[in-house]
Amino acid sequence: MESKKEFFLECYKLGIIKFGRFTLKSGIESPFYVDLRPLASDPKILKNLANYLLEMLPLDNFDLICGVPYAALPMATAMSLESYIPLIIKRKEAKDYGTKKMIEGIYQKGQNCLLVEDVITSGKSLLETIPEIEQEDLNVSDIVVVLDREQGGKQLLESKGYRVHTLFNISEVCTILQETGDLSEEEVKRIQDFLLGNHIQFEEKTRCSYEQKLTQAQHSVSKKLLETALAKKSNLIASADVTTTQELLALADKVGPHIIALKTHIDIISDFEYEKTITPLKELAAKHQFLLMEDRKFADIGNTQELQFTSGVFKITDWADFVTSQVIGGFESLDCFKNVGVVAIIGMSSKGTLTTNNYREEALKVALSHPNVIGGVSQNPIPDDILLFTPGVNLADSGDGKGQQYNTPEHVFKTLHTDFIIVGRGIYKSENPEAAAVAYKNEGWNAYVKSL
Ligand code: 5BU
Repeated sequence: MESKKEFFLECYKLGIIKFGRFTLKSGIESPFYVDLRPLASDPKILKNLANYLLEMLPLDNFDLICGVPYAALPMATAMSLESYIPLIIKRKEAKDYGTKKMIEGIYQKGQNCLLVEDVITSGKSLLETIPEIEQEDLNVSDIVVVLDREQGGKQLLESKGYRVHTLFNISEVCTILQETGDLSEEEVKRIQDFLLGNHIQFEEKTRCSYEQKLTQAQHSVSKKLLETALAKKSNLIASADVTTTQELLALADKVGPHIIALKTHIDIISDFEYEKTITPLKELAAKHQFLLMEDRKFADIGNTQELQFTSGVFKITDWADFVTSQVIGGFESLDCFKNVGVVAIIGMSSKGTLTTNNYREEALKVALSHPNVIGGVSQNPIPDDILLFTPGVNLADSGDGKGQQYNTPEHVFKTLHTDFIIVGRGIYKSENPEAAAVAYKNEGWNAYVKSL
């Protein structure tokens, strides 16, 4: 078997622990939420889990195994199959007909029963379950638990004389997830505070309005974007991922009045010619009052980025108002973008992206400190100092089958406090791109107003 840490990470991938803000049954707000039921849906994991649990136990002590319903039932079953210790089933409520039995299965008085539980919190629910088993003249001496939330349950049960064996506890889980970059130092601190019994404050963050951002904006491109947004009552950037000049210009003319910027991948235009492609595109941008955003995602050393930006056939420096760039080349790699705004890639929208928590934290430090940076692309909230651009927005789909993951405008404004949404196929693949642009513009604007 792999190490316990590797095993935990496999389990974690099934979504058994979520971090954020959750209201528990008791009404208390918790910074994490645990649900181990998905473990039963992966047979290999369930089997390994059973063996990890069995390994911790003095197996000769037990005549029977019993899981606390419902989450621990498949775990107890798997343990029984792996150890040949017979299983009994405890009902949640007694049958209201026939035998009125609380325990199902074959057992004899005086036998010793191992109790299996998925998560232990305060221990109170186990203290209710144990007497129901003891009532049948069965002995309970040991309880095995997959995850200890470390909120006093283990101590409570041990004080009553039970032995409690736990596979994982929340502190070690936090350490593992901090190492992998899935949890930040701040999140771990909040969890520790919560476990110490402190009432933790979740900040009620309100977003900055475009007007507020405009008064703080330093860069001329940020100002222009915010002014355009306010004038057009739009926060929509259309992504023109079409492959011919004709399609590009036709789309720009149709959606132009409704957008604040048109985003291009200029290197996918197969018949690109500066005069035939860029000159009319610039005219349309002036006519309809939108900015040009080239989604070049530079990702090299400063000198190469400078050449890619100023030379070649595309001469991006001559026409783009702002460009996207990775920050992987470090602070100085962004110095070359002198006459444009830079939108730094902080986090990507695609499944399995390597822009983990740690990466995003470091990328943000570069973005926030560089004067050329006007904003970031991210699927997470970022500080108000820069503008947040969010792609992966679609009203009809949740993904594209190629890794893209979509959210609705409402979701990104409410949860991320996004400033601008970027919509590609939702508009240019639509039968009527102009009508689609109007729909996204209205959805986006209403969602922004609602998020204020
Ligand atoms: P779509 O058709 O709405 O999925 O197009 C999204 C556009 O945004 C497309 O041009 C991508 O290259 C771009 N994009 C993205 O989807 N996700 C990201 O994280 C980044 C850019 Br960065």
